[in-house]
Amino acid sequence: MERTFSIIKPDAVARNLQGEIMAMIQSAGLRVVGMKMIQLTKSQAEGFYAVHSERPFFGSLVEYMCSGPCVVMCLEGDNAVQKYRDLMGATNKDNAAEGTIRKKYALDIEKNSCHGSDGQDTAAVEIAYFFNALELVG
Ligand code: IDP
Repeated sequence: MERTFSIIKPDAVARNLQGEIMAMIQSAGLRVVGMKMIQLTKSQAEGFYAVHSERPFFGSLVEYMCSGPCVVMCLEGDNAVQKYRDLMGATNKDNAAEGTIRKKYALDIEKNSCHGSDGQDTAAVEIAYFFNALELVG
């Protein structure tokens, strides 16, 4: 069993798509073992995306991530990191495969509806950034 970290981003929550996206996640065989709704502060968003701090889109990305509530989740399942990356689809919706969350719901390359960890080490760091042990089950 592996764990990954997921965010249903503000553009999707604003359109009330949490339920649809969670249904896709659960249909893919991933189990939700932690979940909460939060609105990120600027410093929380900057810290979460620190790896992108030198990129030209960083300021806009931080502003968007703070623009409304998100749903943060810890997901568990076989091969959870890759399974969820596959389910999300490419960063840019124009390159995302049919049937993926981003193909279905993303608005553009920035407002792309979901985040998923890109590796097991990143997943561990990201899960710990948002959840303490008491907030995770199983
Ligand atoms: P990922 O979310 O598919 O792993 P990353 O390259 O880690 O993609 O980028 C993090 C987030 O930054 C993306 O999900 C998207 O919201 C935003 N982003 C990435 N590239 C661009 C861009 O070229 N313009 C605007 N926003 C971008």
